[in-house]
Amino acid sequence: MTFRAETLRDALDQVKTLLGPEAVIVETRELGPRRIEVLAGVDPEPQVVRRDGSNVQRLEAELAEARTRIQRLEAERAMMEKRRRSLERALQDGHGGDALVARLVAGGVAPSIAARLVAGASTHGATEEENAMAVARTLAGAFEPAAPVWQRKGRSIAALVGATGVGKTTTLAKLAAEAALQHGKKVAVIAADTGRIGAVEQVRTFADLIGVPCLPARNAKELRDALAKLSSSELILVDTPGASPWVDETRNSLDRLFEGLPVERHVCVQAGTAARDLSDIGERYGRPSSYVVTKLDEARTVGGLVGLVTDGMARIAHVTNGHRVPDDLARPRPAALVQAVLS
Ligand SMILES: Nc1nc2c(ncn2[C@@H]2O[C@H](COP(=O)(O)OP(=O)(O)O)[C@@H](O)[C@H]2O)c(=O)[nH]1
Ligand SMILES: [Mg+2]
Repeated sequence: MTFRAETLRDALDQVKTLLGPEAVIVETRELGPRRIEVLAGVDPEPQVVRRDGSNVQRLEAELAEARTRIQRLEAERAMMEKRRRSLERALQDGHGGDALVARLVAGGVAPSIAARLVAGASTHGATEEENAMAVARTLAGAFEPAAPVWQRKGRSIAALVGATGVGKTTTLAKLAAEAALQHGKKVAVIAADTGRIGAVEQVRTFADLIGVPCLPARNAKELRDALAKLSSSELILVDTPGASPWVDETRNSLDRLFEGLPVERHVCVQAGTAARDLSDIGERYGRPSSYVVTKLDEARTVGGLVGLVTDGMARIAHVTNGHRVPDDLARPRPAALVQAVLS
């Protein structure tokens, strides 16, 4: 409130009369000779807030922040309560999708994929076992194998790609042996992992044992030359250097190596790899023709594979379950994989 008078004393008298002893003077100004203005009021807030404008702003900001925090905590609490109640319900009547999602997650399936699978397969009013059967059927469909690497009309070039140590070279030897010895294919091998010491020798040793030709190729030109020399072969298996899926250079270097050539990429992944480490793994090595799942014998959970086969990019053509060449190579068995996921 503003009070005007000729002297400060008169102005303050007005303030006291009107506002009483609790009156607080906010500001006094001299407007001119014998013209005093007093800004005064009764402040319900504590002193500290009134005195300093920046304090007021800071406190207001802190208050607003605290309110937001409380709102967030309340929302979280409500969500947890909702989740607790639905889990409780699921446990009580055994019908809930949540219990089934939890089973899939325990089997190594990514939570988001598990939730999607259950939502897609379950029917309202069905028992958990009925819903589990529906999920199992969906999964079995997704695990239906891709055609074997050697089963192509005419000539084909198949490169095994993937991270270091996943079992590319060992798998290549197994595939070469089975294609040549059991299916009578004319097989040849190209060793394109030339950077690592001993890598070419490893491939050559396998090729000699199986009795198929083997050529090295350090780059795109040498790969072309090698393919020209192997023109009578039906299946040419290409061993590539291992490379991390998480750097762009991996895909770029494979693209450069295979540029303009009809090379199929078979992405090797270890069976026990966590779901999040398999997310868009196919894309990381270029469009895959199939997946080869290695080291099934060492996997504790195989649920990570569900993400691979449900993204629709490719299917699993082969699995390996040991280091013995050529014995430990098999075709994926959907029922067994589903059982491992849904145990
Ligand atoms: N337990 C097990 N070991 C395997 C399997 N496949 C390959 N290995 C082993 O994994 C290691 C790496 O294999 P290698 O073929 O050299 O991997 P690369 O780096 O991808 O070429 C070797 O010790 C292989 O014997 C498999 O299915 N099971
Ligand atoms: Mg290798």
